[in-house]
Amino acid sequence: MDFPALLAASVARVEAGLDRHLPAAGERPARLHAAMRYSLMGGGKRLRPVLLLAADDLSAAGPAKADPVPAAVAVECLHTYSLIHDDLPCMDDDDLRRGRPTVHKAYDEGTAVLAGDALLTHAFALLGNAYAEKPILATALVRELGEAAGSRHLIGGQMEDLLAEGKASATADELDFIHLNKTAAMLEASLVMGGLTGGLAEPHLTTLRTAGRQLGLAFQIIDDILDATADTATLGKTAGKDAKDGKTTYVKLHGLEASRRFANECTDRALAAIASLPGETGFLRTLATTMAKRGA
Ligand code: GRG
Repeated sequence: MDFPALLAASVARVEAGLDRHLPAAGERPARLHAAMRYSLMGGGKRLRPVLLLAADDLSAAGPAKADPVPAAVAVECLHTYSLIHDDLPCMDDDDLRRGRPTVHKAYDEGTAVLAGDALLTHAFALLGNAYAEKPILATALVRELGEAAGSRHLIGGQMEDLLAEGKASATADELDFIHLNKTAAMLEASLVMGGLTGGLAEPHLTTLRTAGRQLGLAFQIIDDILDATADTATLGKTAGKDAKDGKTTYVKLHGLEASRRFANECTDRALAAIASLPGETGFLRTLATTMAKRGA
């Protein structure tokens, strides 16, 4: 398997989907649509949509399958909205994202709020439109993304993150809640949505959820490690920001060595789950190990 070529092809499929399924930058109001595209098309690893396409690829072509690309685009729109809002002065207050000025710096705060709102809304409109002829699938996808992005998961994790900032130090339990919901929930949803477009049923959807949760935890711990060890140019966002902001991270609570060990354990649990999935799991397995190597 030529993993780098397969990964590049998957990213290219996502990028083409984004271009196809987003309003044109010049469409009225052009400032809003240009800001949406500025944030979406400005790089990013495309990890969530690539995971979705990889889960979809586990099942062979057949009548139970649907085109996974609109679902992959919806996940990336949702994720990008959360980044735009997270970067706002009232949240994490960051100037750099994906190696470029954040949306509120390149445009203005009002436009950044609206561009985020519009990407969030667009994700669900896209699912409704693209899967209208498969209403059971459409409902399952909307439910999955809506749950992951809502107050019990992504937004709930962000809320506890904001609350934790006001304290000298968050507890391990608070940090776990934040990471499970702010980070892992969207990776879980991405894999499950790919399973859904691929026509997989239980117990495979639960296995995909387990794999996504463990990958999400590993991903977040590695993100904390990189924030503490890598430079801004490598990250494409401000390095060392967690420590500067006095944020509680895995590295601050448990130290670098234990964080690396914990990230490896999560990756191993994800790999064990992936091994029990049907179909050709090689790409998904290598993606998981490549993600783990990021922080090594
Ligand atoms: C505002 C509702 C709301 C949520 C914000 C995404 C988020 C929640 C905050 C961003 C800060 C952060 C460290 C989040 C944890 C998840 C994470 C590591 C996001 C960055 O994802 P990458 O690295 O980014 O996949 P790219 O740019 O590659 O897509």
